[in-house]
Amino acid sequence: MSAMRRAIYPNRNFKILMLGLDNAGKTTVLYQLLNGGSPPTLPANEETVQLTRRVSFTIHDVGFQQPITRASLDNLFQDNHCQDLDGLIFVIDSSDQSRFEVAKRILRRILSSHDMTGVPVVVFANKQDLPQAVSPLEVTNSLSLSQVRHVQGTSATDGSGLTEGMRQLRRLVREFRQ
Ligand code: G3D
Ligand code: MG
Repeated sequence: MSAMRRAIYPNRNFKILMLGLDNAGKTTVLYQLLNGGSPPTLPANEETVQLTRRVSFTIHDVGFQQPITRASLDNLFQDNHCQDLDGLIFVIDSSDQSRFEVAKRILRRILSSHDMTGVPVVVFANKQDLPQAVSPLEVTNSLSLSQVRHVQGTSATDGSGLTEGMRQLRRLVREFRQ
């Protein structure tokens, strides 16, 4: 963060939200980022953690059990941790093409929420280590959403791609907030 930004936002805490269908790999990503893979003691489903001193990270399953509705999204975004977001990570299980369509529909709905205007979105095309995984390029093509600024191939179980994905997100957040 530049000196000027620090002057404007002395203790600015950046808020990143990570969403995806259940089983996409969100918890595994979080554990890698926090702890190099070992599970910290956190409650299961919805979590907000301090990733670094300045970055808080909220993770949430979408489309689990019941289909996501405008109301349930509004609820999510009214949560203090999801207001005034700096960035969104959407995690996709690249090995499960049968759920791409529903993931796309949910992501599109999230992006059309007014709270999301301009917020940078990075997709993690996760589970790249599995033989049946489709490539990040194919994930990009099947999502075809212009607000998605970067699609990063990842394997959360061994951590590959996560550093690069977070670097890209940081770059986009910096651009967005300047
Ligand atoms: P979620 O939090 O999005 O619901 P999880 O997803 O992080 O709980 O992961 C769901 C399952 O996928 C877990 O397997 C986890 O180990 C596995 N997984 C996550 N990321 C990867 C990946 O990159 N590659 C592979 N091969 N598996 C991954 P279990 O068996 O524990 O349910
Ligand atoms: Mg989880």
